[in-house]
Amino acid sequence: MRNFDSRLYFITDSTSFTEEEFLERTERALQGGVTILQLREKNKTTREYISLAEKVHNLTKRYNVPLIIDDRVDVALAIDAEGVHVGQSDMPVNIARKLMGEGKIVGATAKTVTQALEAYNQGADYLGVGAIYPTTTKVKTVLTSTETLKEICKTVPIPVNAIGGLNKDNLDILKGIDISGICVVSAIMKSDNPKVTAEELLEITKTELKI
Ligand code: TZP
Ligand code: MG
Repeated sequence: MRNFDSRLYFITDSTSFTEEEFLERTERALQGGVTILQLREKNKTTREYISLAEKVHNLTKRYNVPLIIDDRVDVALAIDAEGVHVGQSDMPVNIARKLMGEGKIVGATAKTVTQALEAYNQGADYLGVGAIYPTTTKVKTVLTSTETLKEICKTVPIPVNAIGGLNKDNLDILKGIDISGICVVSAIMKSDNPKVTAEELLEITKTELKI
């Protein structure tokens, strides 16, 4: 399954929620129309990661939304997820591709044109580029300018998503840049109403960003 819609790419963060609350919020986001979903866990044991991934996969399948697993090719393969996402310190894209196979989605993080080209040449299906704004979700990240984002979009022929501190009130900065979508964590995860927020964000990508 390498055909996917990355307009509203929701990355989860279960920190500070009970599993029940987390799954409930995740389902609300799916109801609101997120088009692709990444499970991102930094503090779970492998067994816990697999267990949660299975539960989230049961949800995403019901909504026909591809599930991407952050960092962990083994977890992605274990639960037959639709894909994996690797960052600059994770497994190189070409190795992730080899292990995942041609039928799965492999995404990568890129903060520079050089990194973008390398990921593309190694077989990445899409890129996450940022952080566009400072973020409270990921402490160890640097900012990527919209100039660099624009340059990356022009350089690689695969979908490019903007990420980092994005919410419904600050997407203007992305207007006119040839991105395929936005990635958000806290805008949806910490929203009072994840379903409505997802609906609003999707609407903005259509009406204002013309994606
Ligand atoms: N990579 C760059 S910024 C970021 C990641 C995973 C986190 C984005 O989270 P938020 O809450 O949407 O700023
Ligand atoms: Mg990573």
